[in-house]
Amino acid sequence: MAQFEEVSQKSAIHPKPVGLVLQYGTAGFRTNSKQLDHVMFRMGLLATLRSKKTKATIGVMVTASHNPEEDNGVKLVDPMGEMVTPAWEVYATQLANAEQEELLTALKDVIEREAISMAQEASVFVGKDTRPSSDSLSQAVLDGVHALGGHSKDYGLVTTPQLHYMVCCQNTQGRYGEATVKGYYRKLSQAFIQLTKNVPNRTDDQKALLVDGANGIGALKVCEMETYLKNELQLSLFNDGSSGKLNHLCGADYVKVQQRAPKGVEMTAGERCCSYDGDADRIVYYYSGSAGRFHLLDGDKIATLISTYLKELLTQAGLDLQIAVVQTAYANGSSTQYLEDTMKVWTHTLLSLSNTHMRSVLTSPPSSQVIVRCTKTGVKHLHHAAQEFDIGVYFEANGHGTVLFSKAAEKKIQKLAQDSNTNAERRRAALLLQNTVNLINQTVGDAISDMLLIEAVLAIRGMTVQQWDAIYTDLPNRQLKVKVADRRVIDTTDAERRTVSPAGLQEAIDSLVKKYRQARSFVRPSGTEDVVRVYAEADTQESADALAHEVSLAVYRLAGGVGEESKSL
Ligand code: G16
Repeated sequence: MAQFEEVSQKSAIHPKPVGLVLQYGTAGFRTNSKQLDHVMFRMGLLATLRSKKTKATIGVMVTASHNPEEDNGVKLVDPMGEMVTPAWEVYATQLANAEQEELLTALKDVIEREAISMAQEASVFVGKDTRPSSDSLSQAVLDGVHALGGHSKDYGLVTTPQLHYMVCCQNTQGRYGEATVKGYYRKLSQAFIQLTKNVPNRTDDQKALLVDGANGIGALKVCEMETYLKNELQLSLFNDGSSGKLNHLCGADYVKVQQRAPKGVEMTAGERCCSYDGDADRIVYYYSGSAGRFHLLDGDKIATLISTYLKELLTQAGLDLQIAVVQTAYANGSSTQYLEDTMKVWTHTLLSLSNTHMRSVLTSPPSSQVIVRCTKTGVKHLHHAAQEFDIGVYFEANGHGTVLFSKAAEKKIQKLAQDSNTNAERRRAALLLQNTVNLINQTVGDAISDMLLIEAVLAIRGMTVQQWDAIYTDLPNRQLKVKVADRRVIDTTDAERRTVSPAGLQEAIDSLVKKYRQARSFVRPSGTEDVVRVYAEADTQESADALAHEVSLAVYRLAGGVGEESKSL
């Protein structure tokens, strides 16, 4: 077949280093960019096959997100904008690791197993972040697509969530939005303006937000979007990429792990600040307290703010829709406790305080508790779990997350928002819900969309960042990294909260945890960096630090540590 000859010829331009084996990680392949040319070409091939199989457009994003600038990686996007299905991660691994002369056999194997018709047209959308290596690597993806006769659309520099959005728009024939960057800006900014337009007396101070763009693509894109927001949000952008290095001493991952402000952000006490990561799919907020103390509002605080807001609107609208919050093992113990215990009390209080008219519309009272689920790290896992509910709010503590609304929930909200016979208060709540749905990028975590949502929620609820922070108090915590010879020796269970190998490690962690109050700790191999991650929390920062350190030493000793014993970045 001519297509296979073309693949053979083109793959010779993107040869695989003999013997190199790469694992499909938490969010695709990720390593030093010098090792990735053949992987990119092959992911172009795979995306084309996936497109033929699904008869839909598939996305390929060239990015290594929070990793250092010299790394790169690839994220594959399925038809509805979600991460590629796990079954195809296996094919991705087979193709990426097939030696040069085995590539065609590996390719034909996928075609056969998936019964793919090679006559079917294919379409692949490609995007890239701002890394110097992204230009040539995205060209390698395009070469792969064209070698199999696929059609491509190269979006060039876009954020990861923008590419996910384009794929979803394309495959829903525009129902989700227009598959252009301008269309994305228009949809989100209109929803934001609708949500905030009736908030009385928003001052310039309340509209002001400091943004750390991590010297990455998010900085470029939020600049482009600013005019669409018509001064309803006044952004001061730092780390815009004009001088600093991507993710270096800045960005969401640095701020979250180091628990300190990024370099270059000039913040005064009480000012709201946020940081994106390298491909703008994560966001964390923070501010400096009056005594100069750094306060972090991470993914857990974001999930709490959003779920509280949604629950309140559902109650006001008299809509009986179940809300769940999906977290991972990294979720701060205080956030889980707040969601499980306090949210229930809060809802009851709200109901009892509601006026007589409100009570009369609540023919069937809303479910009283927010369900909390825990999954393995990786948005693909959280996304999947969140899909099981009417409304699934999912956030990793690192700030990666979004909200999913089931089609039925969206319909109920829309129907109520358009029902002119319903009373004004219910309708107002339904309209706010409807605009909230429009503001959210439901395909994947999106720093820009999340930022606009948080800003809208704070405005609507009249909350300062300090009031948001005071919803609950985080347990002090610490994250460390340990380098081991082969991180695959660590195997975990129970949503990564316990290890099953190497022998003795879990017992060692258990006995260390017992030494501290309100303590918890777990370890897991990273799927984006060549390290083992250690997490610990306890009643004081000293205890959390000591526990993290001791657990790191246990990992080092029992899991084949190499080099430095542990470090925090
Ligand atoms: C990716 C994933 C996230 C995950 C993070 C860290 O984020 O999309 O779900 O939390 O990696 O994963 P790990 O601990 O396995 O290294 P990003 O923003 O880097 O693409």
